[in-house]
Amino acid sequence: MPGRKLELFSYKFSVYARIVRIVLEEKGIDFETHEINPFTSDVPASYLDIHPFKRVPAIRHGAFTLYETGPVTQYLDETFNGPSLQPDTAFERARMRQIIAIIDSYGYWPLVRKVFSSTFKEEIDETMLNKGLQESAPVLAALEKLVRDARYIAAPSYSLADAHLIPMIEYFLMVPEGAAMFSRYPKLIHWWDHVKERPSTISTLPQFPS
Ligand SMILES: N[C@@H](CCC(=O)N[C@@H](CS)C(=O)NCC(=O)O)C(=O)O
Repeated sequence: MPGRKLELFSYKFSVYARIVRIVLEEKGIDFETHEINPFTSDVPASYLDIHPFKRVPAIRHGAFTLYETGPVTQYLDETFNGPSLQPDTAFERARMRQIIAIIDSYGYWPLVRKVFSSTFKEEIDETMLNKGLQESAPVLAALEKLVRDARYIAAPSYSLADAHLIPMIEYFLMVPEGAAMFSRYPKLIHWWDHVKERPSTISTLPQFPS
């Protein structure tokens, strides 16, 4: 496997694919991208062999394929050189995994698929937006309680939890009501003010058509 170029199956607007792209950049890993839009009905059958749930991202590394973003970023961190993105202590690693699990289990749908997606049509879907905001509040409150009094969310240095959270928060903040809600969480603001300037955050931001 070493020496084989990593392949990423990605969709340009996907928050989950962006998590992997952030980690690839943080680690300095060379990779090749295959663009797959998982929201269409004509996803190639060859991709469904790699990801039977028709989502992005997935990776191929030699003969090894893997989907589910948490395991993918962990694999990349443990397989490739570059700075370690998993903290040294069991306590901090557990916190990192907990934050990732919270985002996956309770955060993605309200923050992204309801609040952010409510703005997709010409007229904002107010019902979807309000439901999303209502469901986002306990997620942000939980993260506010867990975030360290430091620049990074789970440990003294940047970790996989920061990479996992950034794309979802960035989409949430693009909606004015989301930004207004976020402004009520001072520790999260402190965290965001640091990580938003990071080169891997800036270079992976999707380019939306104007
Ligand atoms: N549990 C998956 C979630 C991936 C996911 O939901 N990706 C979105 C794009 S951000 C997707 O492919 N959505 C397609 C759909 O919902 O049909 C992971 O951790 O990778």
